[in-house]
Amino acid sequence: MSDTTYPPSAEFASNAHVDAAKYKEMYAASINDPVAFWGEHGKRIDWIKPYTRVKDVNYDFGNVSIKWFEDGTLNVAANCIDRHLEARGDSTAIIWEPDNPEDAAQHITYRELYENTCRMANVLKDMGVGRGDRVVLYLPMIPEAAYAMLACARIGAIHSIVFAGFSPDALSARINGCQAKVVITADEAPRGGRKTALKSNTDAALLHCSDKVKCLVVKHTGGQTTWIEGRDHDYNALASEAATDCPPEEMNAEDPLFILYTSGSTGQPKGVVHTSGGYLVYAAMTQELVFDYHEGDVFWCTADVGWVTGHSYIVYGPLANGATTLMFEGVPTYPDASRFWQVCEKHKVNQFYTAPTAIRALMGQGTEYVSKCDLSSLKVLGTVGEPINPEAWNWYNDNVGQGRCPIVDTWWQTETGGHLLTPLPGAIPTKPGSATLPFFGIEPVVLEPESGKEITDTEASGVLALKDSWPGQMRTVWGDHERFEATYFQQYKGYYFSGDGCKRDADGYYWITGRVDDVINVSGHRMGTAEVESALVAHAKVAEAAVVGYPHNIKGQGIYAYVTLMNDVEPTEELRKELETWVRTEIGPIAKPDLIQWAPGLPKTRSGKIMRRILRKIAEDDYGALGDTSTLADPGVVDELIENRMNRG
Ligand code: 6R9
Repeated sequence: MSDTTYPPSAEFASNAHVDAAKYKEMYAASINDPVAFWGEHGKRIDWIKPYTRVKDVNYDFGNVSIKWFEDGTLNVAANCIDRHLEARGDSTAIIWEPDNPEDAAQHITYRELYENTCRMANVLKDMGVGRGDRVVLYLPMIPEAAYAMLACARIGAIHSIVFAGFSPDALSARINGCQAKVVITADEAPRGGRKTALKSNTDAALLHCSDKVKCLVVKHTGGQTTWIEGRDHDYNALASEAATDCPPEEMNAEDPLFILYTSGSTGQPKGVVHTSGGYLVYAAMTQELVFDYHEGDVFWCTADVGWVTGHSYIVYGPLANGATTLMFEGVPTYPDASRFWQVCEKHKVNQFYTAPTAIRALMGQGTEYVSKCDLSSLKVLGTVGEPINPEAWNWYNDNVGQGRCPIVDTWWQTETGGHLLTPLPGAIPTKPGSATLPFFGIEPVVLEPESGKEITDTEASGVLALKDSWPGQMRTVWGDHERFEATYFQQYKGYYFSGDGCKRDADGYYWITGRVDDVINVSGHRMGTAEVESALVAHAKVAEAAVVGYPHNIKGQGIYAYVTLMNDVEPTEELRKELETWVRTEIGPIAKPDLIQWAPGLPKTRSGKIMRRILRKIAEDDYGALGDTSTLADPGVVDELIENRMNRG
């Protein structure tokens, strides 16, 4: 924990939406009277029928229920588009920057966004999609992804986005998980000069789905695709015929807006459900205040819409605020390591939001890629997804922000809908590596991991939980409310449990120390170790597998797999490669193990539980701190694993 603090400059603070005094005042008001506070801030969006009931929340295990603005009605797409038409119809809503810098960027005005979203909405309606139906999106980072999200919101359908890097198996599981009527995809997704064949992945996925599922295909690269008459629909042809008007459905505040699958500590990813009113209020308010967004600014969040960050801070938050949001199809290192900074220069980006893993990767390439670009438009920098190490923070601050841009290190989760711990750039002095203080309405607590007792001393170390609710919180796990309660409300009664460990310093600042469950964070992406394990054991030659995270210079954590082979199977380099490819195809490239160690046996307790603590230590090369191994069924296994690990070098 570093003690250097970086206060906002007086000039920045005086122009900011929130300065230090206002933060204190608003924070106190939000905690003292949440109903009054959110009753007021809920008005930042347009309601068809205004709410009278602001908050109805029960955190009691067995009866967990979370409702905000529950008697209000609205349409999320109308909030993100229609209400801006009068004042901002000709202003840019989305700047689209393609993978290849030689290709032209697009500037999509709010009016064009309206027309394109309505076309997409009418196409979906003609395909039989209506209120409450589920639509899966498996798309590249193209404007049609935003049109599709907003079109669903417009007609009251629920979208579930599957990251384009996921495999056909992951896609079919998610299509089946929510019984989607339609899957929207594109021919191909270009990224970093390479193309992923999304349509053929979708074809493979649909082999495992009901034959009622229809497929809507956006022509993007023009790459060849196979076509099944009756099932496949040509988006470009249908959209050109479709009407450019489509009335927005009047939805209840608590109607689901989207489902987004995320990894937990068991093998099955869970479908996090966000609803309409509270989510939009929270995404919009955090986008404006955390990035200190002002009218006319260009906001760039480099995430993919396949992750929650893309939902809240590429599409819903910025568009609800009438902002200009930049959507980038490519990767930070293509054609070279100056791509991000060239895009900032080209589009005069004012707020830039990325992940520590990207910063670390670019940091390794040297500063000349940054220094040759004009970054004078930048005002605020942000990070998200994992703890940022002070070296990366300082590099970001010195080279990208040139010492004049506050850095907002935002801690939040798919489940939370928007930022919970974060500096407000004009109000809160930052410390490299700390997500600092809570956003309005957020009451973090540090609990003793064993007893669950709240630590009331300012300086504390334990697990992070939240007292009470906020409007952007997830409401349930799709189709499994019991799992929702068991995951977040069972272990520590009366709180929402985040799954993260944390420290609080003498100034009351929070420092996230990482997951305390079997979830690892690879390049800012969540992965359940159990998911990778079940992929590995599905291979015919694998008897058993245990997966842990280990420190990785660029990715934050890497995937370390211990694999026990079936009797008579020889461990070879070829088999190692085969297993890597196997996991890639089962889950997706982001799940490919970085290291596979052959394990003749795994350390287990007498009751058969794998002792991951020990496997983690071995993977970290930390053999001195293995702790108590006396409860192992066969302590000899550990020596063997250490020896194998050391021999690998
Ligand atoms: C938004 C997002 C959530 C998990 C979370 C934590 C880690 C996210 C962080 C951070 C330290 C930050 N995390 N932001 N850790 N500092 N600023 O990333 O959602 O994909 O659900 O991941 O990511 O461990 O619990 P999600």
